[in-house]
Amino acid sequence: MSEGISLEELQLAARNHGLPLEALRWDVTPVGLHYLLTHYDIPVVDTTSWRLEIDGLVERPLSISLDDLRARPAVEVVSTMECAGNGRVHVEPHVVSQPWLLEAVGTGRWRGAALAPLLEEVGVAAGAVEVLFEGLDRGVEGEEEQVYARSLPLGEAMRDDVLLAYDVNGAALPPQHGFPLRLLVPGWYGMTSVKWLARIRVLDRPFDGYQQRHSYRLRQEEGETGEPLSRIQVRALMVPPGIPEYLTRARVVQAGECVLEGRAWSGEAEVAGVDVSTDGGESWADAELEPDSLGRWAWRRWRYEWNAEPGEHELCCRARDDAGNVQPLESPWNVGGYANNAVQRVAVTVTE
Ligand SMILES: Nc1nc2c(c(=O)[nH]1)N[C@H]1C(S)=C(S)[C@@H](COP(=O)(O)O)O[C@H]1N2
Ligand SMILES: [Mo]
Repeated sequence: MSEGISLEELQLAARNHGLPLEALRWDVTPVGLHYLLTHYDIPVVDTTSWRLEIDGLVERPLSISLDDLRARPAVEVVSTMECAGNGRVHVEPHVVSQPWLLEAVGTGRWRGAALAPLLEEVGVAAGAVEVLFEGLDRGVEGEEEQVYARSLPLGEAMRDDVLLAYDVNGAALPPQHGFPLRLLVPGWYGMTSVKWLARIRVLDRPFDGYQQRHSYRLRQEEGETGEPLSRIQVRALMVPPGIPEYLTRARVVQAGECVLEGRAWSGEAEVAGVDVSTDGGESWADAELEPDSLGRWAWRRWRYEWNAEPGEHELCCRARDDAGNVQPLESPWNVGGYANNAVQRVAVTVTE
């Protein structure tokens, strides 16, 4: 953060807000507190004329209205979504894009029609390898005019928890989260969950549009192909304890018993545990991890009782998952500043 951010980055940050970290206290994020990331403009959609088209390499192409979708059996998933760019501001050297600190995350109770039965209904033909999802929002990126579009391998698209979601937290999607319909792919970084869905196309080859071929890949150099991003890397965040100083957001805590709490998640495997450090990462202790009562795809609450002694402290939290992944202490660098899941550090002044 030392060099500061540009007016162009502020322009993006003002459009795409994060989750205020104190909102980690809610199991399910109130919709207005969920982070937001929109590459182009938020479209206005008239549901009387809107249809979802399903075509491409299928036997019986389908054009379906919102009422038809709502009449199908509904599936509900509580799912934590995180932007692949979360943590970008902490990588060095600086990467110019949406300047996320750590707050590009939220948990929704998403409800919609499962995608797999629809794909079965249209009849995916032999030779299909991917499913493409196209939004209604248009823009220019990398000098290419495009609609926002991303694909999924056919196997992932057929998972029974992949939804065409029309509700979040018990109400219709608000415009900014993809009204009237969005894809929801639990466990994958947010770019996968295409908002303002208009078309689903079954493809006989991997999609090579901008958001797949160029964006959302781990690259050490601009010219290289790199690896595509997919599942959310393990991370824990804490609610900043005590009270903030208005401008700097520096935390002030009263000496004595102080409960540190937060959430932990991983798209790769179940969260196995969370460690807390109150001395900047010199020593670590086990936090108490709550059971996954919200289901596999939701974050899990953790807590740690800290006896805060007067002075300056640096608090850290670090999660690990059942696949053996642990958060790194240092931020990994790549061209896009993606998937930086380095541990959170919170400076705290403890007063008498
Ligand atoms: N159509 C469309 N879908 C999109 C995007 C977009 O710009 N356009 N942004 C993606 C990205 S990068 C993220 S992180 C998530 C954010 O979803 P949210 O704004 O509902 O939190 O939506 C994804 N789906
Ligand atoms: Mo994102």
